[in-house]
Amino acid sequence: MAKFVPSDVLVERALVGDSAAMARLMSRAEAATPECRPAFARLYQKAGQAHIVGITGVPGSGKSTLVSTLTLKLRAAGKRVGIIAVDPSSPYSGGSIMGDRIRMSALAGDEGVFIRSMATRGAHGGMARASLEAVDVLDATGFDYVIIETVGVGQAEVEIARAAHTVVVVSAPGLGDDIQAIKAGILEIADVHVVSKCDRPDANRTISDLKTMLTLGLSLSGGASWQPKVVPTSSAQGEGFEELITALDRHAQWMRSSSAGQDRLRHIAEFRMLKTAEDLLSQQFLATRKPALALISGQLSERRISPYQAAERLLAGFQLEGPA
Ligand SMILES: Nc1nc2c(ncn2[C@@H]2O[C@H](COP(=O)(O)OP(=O)(O)OP(=O)(O)O)[C@@H](O)[C@H]2O)c(=O)[nH]1
Ligand SMILES: [Mg+2]
Repeated sequence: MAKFVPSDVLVERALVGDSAAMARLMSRAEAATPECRPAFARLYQKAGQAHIVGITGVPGSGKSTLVSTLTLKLRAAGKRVGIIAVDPSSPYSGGSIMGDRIRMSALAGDEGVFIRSMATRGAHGGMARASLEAVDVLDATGFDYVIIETVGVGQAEVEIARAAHTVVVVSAPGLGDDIQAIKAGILEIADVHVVSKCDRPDANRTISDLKTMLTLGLSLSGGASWQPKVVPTSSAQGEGFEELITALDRHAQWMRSSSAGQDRLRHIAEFRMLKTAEDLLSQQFLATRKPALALISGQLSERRISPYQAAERLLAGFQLEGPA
């Protein structure tokens, strides 16, 4: 059996660019072993330099293809790019998307790119906590951009994208008559709107529908200091990516320089704190209260006690343990 390498040793290795150590740290984030907490504390302290970009949109909107193309463009500008794909059907394992046009293996062999797919339903839950710890690994080890791709359905997935500095919502032509992001309830979380697949003839209609929707929304929101922009792209033709990178950079600048941007950073911190607390609580709660859970729910189903009484009994005596 391989010797256990302590997490703080892995951090040392990761900080000098050892990608195997980075990957192992991410696995420990998923496993939620208390042993790695001080190591992640160190990474968190070192992080804070990267531009974290969340990319979300309905299934099939072209997110993964967009992330690949964007990464190639950022690499061409000399930037290092980390990708966290919170996506069970992630194509990042070395296959190709869009036939031969974009070979993911071109990214996979590049030292300036790190790609990780996160398990969406781990034994411990805690997907947001683990994903954001994986982001810290990349941020602390000097990646300029960290892209989090999540599918825009399901509250947990959408929340993770929102924990980024800049949220990109991808809409695409050809997926039905409406702007799908409206139905998914994610239109309003966008800092930047991408309309992908603009090589398609029906893209203009998607762009104008989206712009109309945004104009209606703006008149309601009453002068927020950041105005989301609509950026048409085509990964097939490699078009629109300079505009996208400019929009991302402008948003990062706005985050740094506006009080609304600073508030947003505090909200992200609060989200992380709450998600981590939730995760700790549910792990320890389930570990220590499982026998009581079965007993009390039996009493409840027989209507010998009420739901409130059951909850009080379940909670009685539960105490969160201190640090390991
Ligand atoms: N014409 C055209 N098709 C594209 C473009 N980008 C992506 N597609 C196609 O759209 C489909 C979906 O692309 P993906 O990148 O896998 O979309 P996704 O949003 O990641 O999909 P999920 O991971 O399933 O949510 C694929 O068949 C792509 O080939 C584009 O720029 N132009
Ligand atoms: Mg995808």
